[in-house]
Amino acid sequence: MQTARIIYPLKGRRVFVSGHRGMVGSALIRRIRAEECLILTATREELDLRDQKAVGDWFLTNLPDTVFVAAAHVGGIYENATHPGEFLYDNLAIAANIIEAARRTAVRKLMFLGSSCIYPRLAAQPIRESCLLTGPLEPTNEWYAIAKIAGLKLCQAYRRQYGCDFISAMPTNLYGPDDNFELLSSHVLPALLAKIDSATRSGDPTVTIWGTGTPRREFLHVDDLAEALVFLMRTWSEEQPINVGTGTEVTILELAQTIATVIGYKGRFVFDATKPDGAPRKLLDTSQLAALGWRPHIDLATGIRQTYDWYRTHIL
Ligand code: GFB
Repeated sequence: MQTARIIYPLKGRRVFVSGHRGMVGSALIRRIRAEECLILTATREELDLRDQKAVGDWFLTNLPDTVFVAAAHVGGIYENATHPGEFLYDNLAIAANIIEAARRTAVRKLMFLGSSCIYPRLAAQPIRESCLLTGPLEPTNEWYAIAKIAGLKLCQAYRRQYGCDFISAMPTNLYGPDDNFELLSSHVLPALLAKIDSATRSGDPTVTIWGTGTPRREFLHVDDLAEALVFLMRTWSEEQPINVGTGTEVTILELAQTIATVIGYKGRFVFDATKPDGAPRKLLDTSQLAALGWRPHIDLATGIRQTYDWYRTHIL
């Protein structure tokens, strides 16, 4: 397997990881510590990324040359569908403020992170990067998706107009340490992990799965994502976004069964039809990333076991 040439080494750089307390940002920090670079961070209390002036001032003071836009207002299907204003405004503001401040302060390279939900709801599977904006979005997350599409378009526009080396990566559904395990606002994997753990400890014979359990999702461990992002920061410099995923998918019921096996839960699953299914499938075509020489290493069962260990030591 040929590996892409390193065109942007990280050694000696001043790297701003925005959103460093979130799941993706934390994983990036763990990964980038292995590089000989200076890591810059700002907590939410120190810097409100929705405040244009504050972000501009922070960039002028700290002068990063490399930026990961890992900060975002994120949540699962229910949180997305019930907070459309926050998901649209916060994510538009975060993207616009960071990308514009990076342009003004001549940041050498910036990576913007999107999501597989930017693609049309009924996109042909696996989803190629080229199908962006070819059909209607999934209604439960169109607000978040529109903000992410705007962010990636801003990177493209600044590349064309100003020559900025700003790139965009589109990860599939993510999971791992530092995820949100709150039942109403979280994504499916941490929610089912918390519910199945709770039912196992209390002896509850049933666990509720939202929707029908038939939608298919692709799950990537966040440590694999961080590895891919560092790889792309070094090797990728194109206008079009690049997908990051595993190339495999499971139904939500299969996911619940895998989690039950890891935890040792013997009960059964029931379905809550009042909750939405969302997109029927979201499997990314990762052939571009594979052609560059990158592939994930953490299989789903191993990743769930590691995340469950983290959950027991950090959340319970
Ligand atoms: O992970 P999730 O919340 O978001 O839900 P999406 C995935 C699927 O799991 C849906 C089902 O079909 C849910 O109905 N599900 C079953 C559950 N039980 C549960 C549960 O207890 N909690 C949750 N949360 N889901 C998100 C977008 O879509 O994907 C975001 O809302 C983001 O914008 C993210 O892009 C990657 O995969 O449907």
